[in-house]
Amino acid sequence: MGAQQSLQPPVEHMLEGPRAFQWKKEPIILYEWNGSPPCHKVRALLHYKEHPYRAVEVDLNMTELKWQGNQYFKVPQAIIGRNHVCDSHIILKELTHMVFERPMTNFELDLENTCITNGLQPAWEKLILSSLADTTLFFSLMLDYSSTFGWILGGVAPRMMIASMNKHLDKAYPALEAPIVYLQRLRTSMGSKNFICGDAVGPVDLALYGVLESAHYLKMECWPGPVKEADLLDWHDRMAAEMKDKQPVCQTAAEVAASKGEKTCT
Ligand SMILES: N[C@@H](CCC(=O)N[C@@H](CS)C(=O)NCC(=O)O)C(=O)O
Repeated sequence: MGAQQSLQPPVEHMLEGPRAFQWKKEPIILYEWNGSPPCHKVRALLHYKEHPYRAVEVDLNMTELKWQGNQYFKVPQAIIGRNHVCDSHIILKELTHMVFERPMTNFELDLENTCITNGLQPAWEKLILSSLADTTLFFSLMLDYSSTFGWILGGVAPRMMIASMNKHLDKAYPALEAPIVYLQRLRTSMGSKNFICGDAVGPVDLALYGVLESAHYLKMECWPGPVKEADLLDWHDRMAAEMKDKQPVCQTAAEVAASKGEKTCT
């Protein structure tokens, strides 16, 4: 599902940043969860192009998204200029225009939509949920482990969440296949090229790299598993080399507030 609407951006998230922080073209605010595969997907695109954006980490109750008129309570969501854009596929499409300065081709759009947003992304989440160790790591990114509350929740939440998230994913994606199916389709699209849609990194490469990022970074049990089986490890090494020296231009809402001596809800 995707939506794009014009709405009044939440003022506390639109605070002017420190002088050094220069927007390129339109301001971009990304509402996200650390660890969420679709959020990593959008971040990968922005980081690869070193495109400035502001990140607002949303709490588990989605408090930061409860502004007047917003009826969508999933992450990622973005404010791009004055447009409110929901769903990682639509955000990727909009941002490609801005950061690659070209539209996504119909082939890229279809591949990203069917193989990643509505394929690998939920299938990979199910794979993570099939391991208690991986689920605990997944939640550790989202919870504040520095607090006692975080430790308690970190121990209990994974067990409680596995069943409910699996139920939710089964209902939302009744015909979901195993990750290897989508990864093999992506590998086939790459053929003998270095990247998925050609010889240069494109938005589909960044989407795939982003979805896999938390499993790779946290060395989850599910890594490299199906990625290796689909013969995508060389591709992953090429992508890691491409991303290595990138300097993300990201500012959190808390940093903005600190620079102005103000407090935010993040
Ligand atoms: N198709 C959406 C899926 C977004 C999604 O399911 N996000 C999860 C986090 S990984 C979420 O917000 N879950 C909260 C909920 O469903 O209530 C996208 O690609 O943006």
